[in-house]
Amino acid sequence: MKVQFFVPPGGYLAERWTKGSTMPPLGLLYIGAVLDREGIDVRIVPADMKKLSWKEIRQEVFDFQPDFVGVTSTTENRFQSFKLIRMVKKAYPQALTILGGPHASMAAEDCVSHIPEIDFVVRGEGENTMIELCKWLEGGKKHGALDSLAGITFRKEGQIHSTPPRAPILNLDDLPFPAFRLIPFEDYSFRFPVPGKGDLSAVNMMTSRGCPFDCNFCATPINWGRHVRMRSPENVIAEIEQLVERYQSRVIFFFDDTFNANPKRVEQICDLLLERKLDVYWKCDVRMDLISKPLLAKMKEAGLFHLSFGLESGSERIRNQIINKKVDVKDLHNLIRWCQELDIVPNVFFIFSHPTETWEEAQETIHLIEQYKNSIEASIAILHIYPGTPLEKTAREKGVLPEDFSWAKKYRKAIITLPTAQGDVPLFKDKLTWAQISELLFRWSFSGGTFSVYRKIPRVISNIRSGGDFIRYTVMAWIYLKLKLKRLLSAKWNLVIKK
Ligand code: B12
Ligand code: SF4
Repeated sequence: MKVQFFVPPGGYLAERWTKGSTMPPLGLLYIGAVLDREGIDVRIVPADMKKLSWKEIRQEVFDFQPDFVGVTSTTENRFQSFKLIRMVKKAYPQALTILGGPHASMAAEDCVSHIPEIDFVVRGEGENTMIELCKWLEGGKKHGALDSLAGITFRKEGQIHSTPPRAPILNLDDLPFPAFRLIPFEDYSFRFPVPGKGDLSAVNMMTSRGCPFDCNFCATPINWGRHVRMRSPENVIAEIEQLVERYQSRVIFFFDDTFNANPKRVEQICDLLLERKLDVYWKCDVRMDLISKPLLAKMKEAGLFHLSFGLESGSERIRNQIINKKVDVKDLHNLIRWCQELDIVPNVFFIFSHPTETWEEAQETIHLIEQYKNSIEASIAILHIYPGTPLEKTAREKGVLPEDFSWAKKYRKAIITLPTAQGDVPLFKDKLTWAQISELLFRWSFSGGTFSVYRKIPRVISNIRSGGDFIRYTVMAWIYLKLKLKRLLSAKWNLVIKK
């Protein structure tokens, strides 16, 4: 039995992220680890990191001659994943093709019904489903056996058939550590600057799955569930020790959706990090209402140097009634102050263009960003629509996504995307005009954001596909020039007054 997994070109990181460092694909590494434990011959091909051409990818398949070819997908990179599956099916039809990952999980039927080259979509966690698929194939593809194989969507007698959801893996400590040995770890360029320490070699880790909250735009509560499953502190530390020893990792990115869902567990992880004297620095994403100053101080002592958290909007109504974020802006003020006192870099997420958001409400967000421009890293996005989320439902109801919208087709005219800056995912536009959205983005970039306008010009031009795109980019250019001119004039005016 041979299973070959691919991260597609451009990859998990999609086009606009490729200037950044490359990161190992944790999901495939977990599945690789369990299949390997079962004695299955498994290969992982990170076509993104290796910058493989389509021809080279085809050759990888011919060389390995797999029984299954599995491809990971996010909504951003879905077209690359589809292309890879189509290509494999054509070049090597003996292999059964499987699509997995967040996009496939949330848009399973859409994928299978529009892309006949996909034999199976695996929904949700892939570890146990892949073992069972391998057993099904080894057992001679027994008729009817697929119906009781939880967590898959496939074509059966011309109809799309989805089996019941797979039960989540309750004890994550039962999973082996991600099989970093299956990828050329040393070829990844994953490094991160730690203040005062320089650029250190980094690695990604997940210590829990799920999030108890349910923000309207987010895929996690549906994809991973609202019951958070957590690895024990001992299991987390054992993986860190292995990463330090085998791969000389110095920075750990904890990619848990809410690392502090259980503050007690965070405290225990910190205690163990200190007790074992592990010389690592780390960053994580937290909910700001679940953190206290003493806990933050302990996290800092144990190596925390960078902390991300979402406020999403400065407006109380948008945050708590529309997004369902359920956080108070006073928690933001406190947490930023504590980060400053403890010398931790605060990275705050903000989003513009929520359903019903008015210009005045958006001003509340941009004012906060401007207020804290010297003390935080602000990560900004225009609201993206992801499949399976409550926001997708709203978007369809409001006609932001056309009635016949499919995630598998490129809808250039009917929907708004901004691939150069925001990826190839439909944006949610409601009350704010395009000119207002552009102004908000540029005001953020003038406040120290990293939206490099000039570097993006060639890619903007190559991304224009429709009259709508052309108009939007023209509006953006006009707003940019207007704001730039205003700034130049006000600087000059100040100089004249001073003189
Ligand atoms: C780390 C991470 C990143 C890293 C990626 C680095 C990397 N190479 O891992 C960075 C910071 C670059 C990043 C960027 C972005 N991300 Co991100 N990210 C994550 C995060 C927090 C963890 C991913 C991870 O490692 N998961 C752990 C592994 C174990 O899970 P997994 O990858 O899903 O794999 C499991 C299953 O999906 C399945 N599976 C996966 N692939 C396959 C393939 C096969 C064949 C099979 C059978 C099964 C299978 O089995 C795996 C094991 O159970 C997730 C949230 C989350 N909870 O997963 C968001 C998440 C993936 N990101 C998301 C988003 C939206 C983004 C951004 C668009 C954010 C932004 N606004 O810019 C960008 C764009 C990136 C892109 N091209 O898609 C969304 C994706 C939603 C969607 N429908 O695609 C998620 C789900 C967050 C969310 N809550 O909405 N991200
Ligand atoms: S945005 Fe964060 S807090 Fe909200 S549901 Fe997603 S992971 Fe949970």
